[in-house]
Amino acid sequence: MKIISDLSPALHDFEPSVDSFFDELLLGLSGNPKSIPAKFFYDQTGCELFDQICCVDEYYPTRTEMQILRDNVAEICTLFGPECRLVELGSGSSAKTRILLDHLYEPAAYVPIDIARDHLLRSTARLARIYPKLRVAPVCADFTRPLTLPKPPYSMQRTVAFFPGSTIGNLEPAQAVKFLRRIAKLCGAGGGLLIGVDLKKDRGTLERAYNDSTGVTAAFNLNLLTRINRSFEAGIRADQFQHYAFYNDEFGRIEMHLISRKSQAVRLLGTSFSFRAGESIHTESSYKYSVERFAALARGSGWMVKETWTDRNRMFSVHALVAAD
Ligand code: AVI
Repeated sequence: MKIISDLSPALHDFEPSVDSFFDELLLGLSGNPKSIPAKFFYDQTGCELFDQICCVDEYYPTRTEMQILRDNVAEICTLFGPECRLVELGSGSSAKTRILLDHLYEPAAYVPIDIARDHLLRSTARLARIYPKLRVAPVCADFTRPLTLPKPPYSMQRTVAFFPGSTIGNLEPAQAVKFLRRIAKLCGAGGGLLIGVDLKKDRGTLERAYNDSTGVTAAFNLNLLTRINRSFEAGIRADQFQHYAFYNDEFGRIEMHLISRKSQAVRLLGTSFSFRAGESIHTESSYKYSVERFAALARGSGWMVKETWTDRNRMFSVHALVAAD
């Protein structure tokens, strides 16, 4: 990688407020069925648990996507060309990004965007040590909401968004269309998007991935309640809820739920929510696509599919998209 300049990371902070967490929480728990947006999984413990999920045997997406990226990185980097500004949506620990950063031609900058501020700062600092001459401009923001990128004080050819991990699957399909349209606008004319998408497969493989034998996915799901307790001094007993994940064939998605083990009431800043025994809080959907279905979704959202790569067993896919106009 060519050395471009020596700038230390500066954080652009659009961190979501505790108020917006509370408002969304109230809305979700007042619904029927009850739900909590999946983005609230990611406090510091949630981020650490998610990093552990990515390493468990049953959770195939991470290692499969990384292998696809490694196998095709030369082609990917040629396609997006030199001097691109790489914007990662939900950067987490930026592990996959390193595959790209090791091969991109003279990247203009790396802009990691994540909702989890501390995790973002830690992984950005680590990355800045590994690539001391790379411009790193972290942005703390909820990328599911409208956002603007900091004006670049450097020259660049194009903005390429990187959205790995099949996080697109955590959005409802209608939301996914809106989101992809917004990213097309964010990247602008000539922009690109490299996106990882999990594929439909047999129910057993899918359900094992979200019910791993080490119990880390269950801990990740239940940590949501611990986070709510910490943020709002609520007294929810996490041991009175149970992790439940299954493949919903009708909707083509994994669903994660927290099931109340008994009839109970939970108080949240003066509002009481009652649960029947066996009642669920829907905490996450993870949609699985076919390559064709995802290509149609991308085409309907302002993108053209330039290239699609999958692994030999067609477990996972990575798509290079370019702005349609
Ligand atoms: C971040 N996202 C793509 C993960 C998924 O597979 O839907 C989150 C996750 N939930 C449980 N395990 C992993």
